[in-house]
Amino acid sequence: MTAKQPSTFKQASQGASVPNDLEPFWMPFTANRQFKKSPRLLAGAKDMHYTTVDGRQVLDATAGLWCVNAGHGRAPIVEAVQAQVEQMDYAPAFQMGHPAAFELAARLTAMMPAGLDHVFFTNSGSEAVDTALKIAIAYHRIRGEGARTRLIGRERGYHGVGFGGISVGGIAPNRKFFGSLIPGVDHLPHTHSLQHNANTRGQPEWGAHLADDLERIVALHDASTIAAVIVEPVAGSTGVLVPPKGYLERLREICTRHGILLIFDEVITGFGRLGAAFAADYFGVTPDLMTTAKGLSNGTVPMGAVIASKAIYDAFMQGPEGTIELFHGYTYSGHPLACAAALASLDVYRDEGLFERAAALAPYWEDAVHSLQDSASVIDVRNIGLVAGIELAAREGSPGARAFDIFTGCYEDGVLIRTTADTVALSPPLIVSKPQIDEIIETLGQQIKAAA
Ligand code: PXG
Repeated sequence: MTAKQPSTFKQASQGASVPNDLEPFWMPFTANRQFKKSPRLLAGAKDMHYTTVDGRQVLDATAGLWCVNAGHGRAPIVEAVQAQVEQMDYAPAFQMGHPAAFELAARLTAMMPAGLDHVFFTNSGSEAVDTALKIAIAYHRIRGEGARTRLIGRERGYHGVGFGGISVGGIAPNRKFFGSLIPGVDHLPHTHSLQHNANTRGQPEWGAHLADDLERIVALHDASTIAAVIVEPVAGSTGVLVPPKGYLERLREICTRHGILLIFDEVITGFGRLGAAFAADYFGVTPDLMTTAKGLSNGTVPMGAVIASKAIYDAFMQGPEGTIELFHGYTYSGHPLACAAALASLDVYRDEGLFERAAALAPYWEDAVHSLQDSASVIDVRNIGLVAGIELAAREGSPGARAFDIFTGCYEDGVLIRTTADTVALSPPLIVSKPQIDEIIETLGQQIKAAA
């Protein structure tokens, strides 16, 4: 058999390479056949803009995939990664260390709400979620409560794509193809209600009582069998669901009363998205474990992290000193390039006051996105911090089609948005300017009209 020829690359008009053969790459969460017939290829990125392979500028209204919070190609981050790769490309993660990982853990814990003070590094949000779930179950076992193995997630929750994450997650297509998932999982109801909360600015008044469903679940299974509850403080992927006032407080109170760990999945809400460092700060509710990724390294190098309370860490630190306390970790936990990117990202966030900037812009953002309320087919606009969800009526018999047309129309008109089912999700980098917000809303408004 002759070896397959490597695909050749043709030059696009502006000089970017374009592959001739799109077939071999099985793209994630993508309609592969549709995409390959009509590809959307990006070749460059700087600050608020992508450059397409044919040289068009596209305003990034999604911070990549909710991750590039400081904007693209920021010099301090680029230079830090370049310097690190030259100095040391890789260091073993087990029974060995390197200074930047310790420094980053210290920087992160200094930013955390009081009580969250130990960091376990992963390479993605999915790995952070599965790590947090494993830590929760192991924590109870170590303390002699080994029957606490059940995990409680929430309908419409997204916690990545590991088996733990899809098991506690609540999005049917992410679950139904993959067998019986992990056993012993139950779900809280989601908090979305068009009937009660349509077009709410910020947190809805209605819905705190939905947290009380946890009491029903506890009554059903008994607290002695439940390890942890995991929720996104603001559900992102499922279409931006903002927690009702008092809801997270109530979850916290019920978990504490029953000895159940509360995990906040802050993969999207972390690092300034809401105009505070973390959603835990924004809402004034501290979990026992927090998962992060995305903005942690500004999307530059893959990285995730679980931040654990002292009580959890200390529970593991027992027995002979030579014992490995947690049989878990990744080849690339605390990878030097990821640490360099994260340290530089935290510097940029701090030096440019980006979390405060997001908070200051939030009222302007809120007015801007709610100006779309009266557009044809818009059935709900919701927002918090620098996030918004614009929900559209689905076209008869083809869910998601209207939003997809709006997505491609915006892209052709120079604005990158994200859609999930028939909800448009917006989450621009925190460096976005007011004129850029206006541009996003104007382009989106025109495309919503065109897709009516
Ligand atoms: N938890 C949450 C809350 C997330 O939003 C993950 C975990 C998984 O992270 P990784 O790094 O394994 O992808 C996520 C990821 C979208 C979108 O458009 C959202 C995510 C990823 C891709 C697209 O809503 N969130």
